[in-house]
Amino acid sequence: MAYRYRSPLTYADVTPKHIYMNRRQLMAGSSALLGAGLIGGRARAQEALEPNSFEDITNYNNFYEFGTGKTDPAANASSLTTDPWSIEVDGLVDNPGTYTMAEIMEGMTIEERIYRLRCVEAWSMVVPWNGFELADLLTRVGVQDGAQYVAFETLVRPEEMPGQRRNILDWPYREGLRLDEAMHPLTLMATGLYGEALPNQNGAPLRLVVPWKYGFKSIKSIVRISLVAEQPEATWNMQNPREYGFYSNVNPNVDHPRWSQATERRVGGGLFSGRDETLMFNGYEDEVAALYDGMDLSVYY
Ligand SMILES: Nc1nc2c(c(=O)[nH]1)N[C@H]1C(S)=C(S)[C@@H](COP(=O)(O)O)O[C@H]1N2
Ligand SMILES: [Mo]
Repeated sequence: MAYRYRSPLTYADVTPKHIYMNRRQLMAGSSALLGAGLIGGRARAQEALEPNSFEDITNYNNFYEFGTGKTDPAANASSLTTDPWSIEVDGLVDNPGTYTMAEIMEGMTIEERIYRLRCVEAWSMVVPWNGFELADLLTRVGVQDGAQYVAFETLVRPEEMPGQRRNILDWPYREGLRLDEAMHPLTLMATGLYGEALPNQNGAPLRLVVPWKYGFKSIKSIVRISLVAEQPEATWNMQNPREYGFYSNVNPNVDHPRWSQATERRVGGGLFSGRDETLMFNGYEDEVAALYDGMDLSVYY
């Protein structure tokens, strides 16, 4: 899959050297694994991605707990206390409980994943995330028979989250994935970006990243993860089910009722950069299309 966007910066220009070197080693390692299916596909998809600047990634955000404007999260999120932090894991799991961040992180392999982020508002970015696979966490807590979905909730703390002092959304922000989507190796729990701890406006200390879905599925500042049997509530789907479905897979062929989803504007691309064609499943079609075999994606949008 070719990416039409070309930045004048190379990856090395915008990435701390040690990460760049790690990535080159990683790429060298993974090209040996070409043909191993998914790993090869991911390496190829990542090769063409040039990350947005740290500046862009941390100053153009959606995080309604801190306001509805794109610059509100950067302006207001420093008030959030992210240490100590704990995450409740409950529902159909062998090891339910309240885990500290340190306990969640223990033994997890933190890697860098450069993913496209495509917002439902038709802008996009490329972000070098650091994090671990959600599958590793789910395996550790022990998913029980009968669990079909994973539900997530964001912190509710209006004293530190000014957006929560108003009824902009029905707090807490909630999201959900089908269990097979959650177990997919592309699904990441992000703990950092550009090799640094996750800035508050990007969802510190722990947020979900699901690169083939619209950005709103990637819930920030998570405090609860529940394994459940039924499809859970998801904030934007509850708010406006006609405009936002539960699946929310990036799909250039299924328009949002109020605008086309066929093209996107790359954040930081400059005034004359034009628009890029949006790719099916945000460019991750080879890796994830099989999850939706036989489903009508204009019904399950
Ligand atoms: N808790 C919470 N998570 C959230 C949001 C939000 O308002 N609250 N916004 C979502 C939307 S619409 C997008 S596009 C992405 C943006 O992630 P970023 O700021 O890291 O680019 O976060 C998602 N996660
Ligand atoms: Mo979004």
